[in-house]
Amino acid sequence: MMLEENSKISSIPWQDRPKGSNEIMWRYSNNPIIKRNAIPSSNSIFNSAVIRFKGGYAGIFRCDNKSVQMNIHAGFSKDGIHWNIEHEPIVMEEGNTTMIASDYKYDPRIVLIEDKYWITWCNGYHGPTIGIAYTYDFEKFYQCENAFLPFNRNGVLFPKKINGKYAMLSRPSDNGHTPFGDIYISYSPDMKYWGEHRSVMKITKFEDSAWQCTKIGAGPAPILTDEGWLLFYHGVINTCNGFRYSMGAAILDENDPSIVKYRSQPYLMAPTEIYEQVGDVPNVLFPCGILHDIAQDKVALYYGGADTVVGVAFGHISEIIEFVKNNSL
Ligand code: BMA
Repeated sequence: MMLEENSKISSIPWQDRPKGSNEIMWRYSNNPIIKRNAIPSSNSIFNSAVIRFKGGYAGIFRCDNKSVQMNIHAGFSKDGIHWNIEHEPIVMEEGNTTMIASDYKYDPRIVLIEDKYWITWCNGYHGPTIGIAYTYDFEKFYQCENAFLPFNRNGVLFPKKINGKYAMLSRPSDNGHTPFGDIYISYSPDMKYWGEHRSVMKITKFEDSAWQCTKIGAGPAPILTDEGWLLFYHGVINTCNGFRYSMGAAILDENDPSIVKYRSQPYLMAPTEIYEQVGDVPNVLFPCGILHDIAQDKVALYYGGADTVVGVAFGHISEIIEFVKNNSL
C-alpha cells in the first residue's frame, strides 16, 4: 500500500487523518508495518525506535528470537514504513567502559545529540537496568556504563543537553512484571555518571484516570515545542485479565523537565485494534519511536502492538498539545 500523496513532500512518513475520524492520533491504514516474522529468527518484533538517517531512516528493533531471547537489531528504511532489519543482533564494542556485559537487551530508544546517535535500552545486568550506547553509522555501536543500578526500565534521553548536562527519564522497577512505577529524571555531565535524580510524574488515582493508575513510563525521546517538552508515555491499568498498556502525553518545562505543565487525563491511544489486542501479550500499545517535523506540524509515532508487531500512528503536534492542555489532570 502506498503512503498518501502528500507524503512526497513530507519529511516523515505520513497519511492524512481518515475522513470522518475525530481521533487526535490515527493509525497507518496498513498497520502493522513490521510483522512478527520479518526476519528468519524472530518470534516477534515490537517496541522499537527510529530516527532520520542519511536521507532515509535508521531504526533499532527489539527482536525476540525463537528461543525467546530478547535482543536489539539495526534496520534501515527509505520511507520509514518498509524496513530491512539486520538478521543478526547488534554486537557492542567498548565505549566509555570495558564493562559491557548484557544478559539481554530490549525496548530501545534513539536520540541524536550533537554528533552521535545515542541508544538506550533495558539492559540485563543482574536484572533489568538502563543500557547506553552510541553510534555514528548504525554499523558500529559503542556501549557505555549502565546508567543506573538494577532495577530500572524505560530510560529515555532528551535530544539535547539541559543546563549543560545530559538528561534522562527512567522508571525504577523490580525484577518481575512490576506492579508499580513512576517517572524520574536524572542528569549526567558525561554519559557515565548519573545523579540529581528528581521525581517527574507519578501514577494517577484510579478514580481520576484509571488507564494510568498502575504504572507509567516514558515513550520515545521528548520533542521540544513552544510549550515545552512534549512527552508521549505509556500508562498501565491492572485489570482482571492482566496489564493493559495505553498511551498519553504530557508537557514538561523546557529548562526544568521535572515540572509537569500539563498531562492528559484521557489517553491518546489505547489497544483497540486486533494487532494491539491479540498477540503474545494482549492489550499492549507501547510507544518507543518518533519522527517529527515541527515546521510541518507532524509526528509519526512507532509503537509495539501486543508485544508482537510494530505499528505507526500520525498526528499534528499543535492538535496534540491543545488536547493535552484542554484535558489536563
Ligand atoms: C514491560 C516490558 C515491555 C512490554 C510490556 C508488556 O515490562 O517487558 O517490553 O511491552 O512489559 O508486556
